[in-house]
Amino acid sequence: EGVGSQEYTGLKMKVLEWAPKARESLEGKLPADANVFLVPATLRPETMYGQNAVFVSPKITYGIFKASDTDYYVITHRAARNMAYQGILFKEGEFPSVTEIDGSAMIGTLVNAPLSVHTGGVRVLPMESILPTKGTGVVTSVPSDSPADYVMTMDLRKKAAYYGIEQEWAELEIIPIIDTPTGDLIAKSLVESLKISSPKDTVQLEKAKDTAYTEGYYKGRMKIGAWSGQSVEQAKPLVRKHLIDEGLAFPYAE
Ligand code: A2H
Repeated sequence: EGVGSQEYTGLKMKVLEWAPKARESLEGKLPADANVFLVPATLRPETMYGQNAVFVSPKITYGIFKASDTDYYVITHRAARNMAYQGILFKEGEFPSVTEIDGSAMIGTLVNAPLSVHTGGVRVLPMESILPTKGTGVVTSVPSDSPADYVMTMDLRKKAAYYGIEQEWAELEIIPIIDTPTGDLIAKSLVESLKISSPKDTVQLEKAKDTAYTEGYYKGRMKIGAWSGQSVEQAKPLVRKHLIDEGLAFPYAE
């Protein structure tokens, strides 16, 4: 990160059903009434309608941190430290983890995705390219508008066995959220026109990401949700405020 700071939205994705490995590893480690949330950091709260999965890195060991009497967050230790100083965790400036959990153990866990059309929840899926040094180390998947999420979703669909996932976990429909001059599935369009075929094609993905972000923000118009018809520029802060007011998200900066 250069100068300035990023205003992220920390999204609270409540765990509905742990994958068996996660359940075993967490046995007896959390209070019985704990509400546990995976918390992705996003710059695009207005796209949350299209969430079809949530990504964790199979190479990262996450911490679980107490945030309130009942709420616990699954994030990197690095993010917990930042959050503690921003008054987001239970005690300001303190960030002891209650327990740890490997990203790989969480694959297949079912979580709620606030605002998503997929109201039955979405699955935790692996993404190797997640950086441990940015955000919370958790990335919610919006394949309509994020090229990285689109390519990852396609790769998971193609190679479910290789990734050790159930095919159907990656099959949740990709919904158009934003109209742009390039179309309403801008990530798919860019991935195809730039011929990006793998999540490892980082140079081309970086290009696609910049184009998708700029075009979405300055020329995009919402086509779903309460702010449908409004520009992305107008809708973004309104969707963010709605999520925060409803207790489904919180501001997080780094
Ligand atoms: B964004 P910036 Cl629809 N490693 O959210 C890799 N990527 C990460 C990450 C990490 N540790 N933490 C967050 N991110 C992703 C939505 C989205 C995002 C859309 C389109 C573009 C986009 C849904 N995924 O990001 O480097 C998160 O994905 C491209 C800018 O801080 C987060 O917002 O600018 C964004 O990257 C933060 O990246």
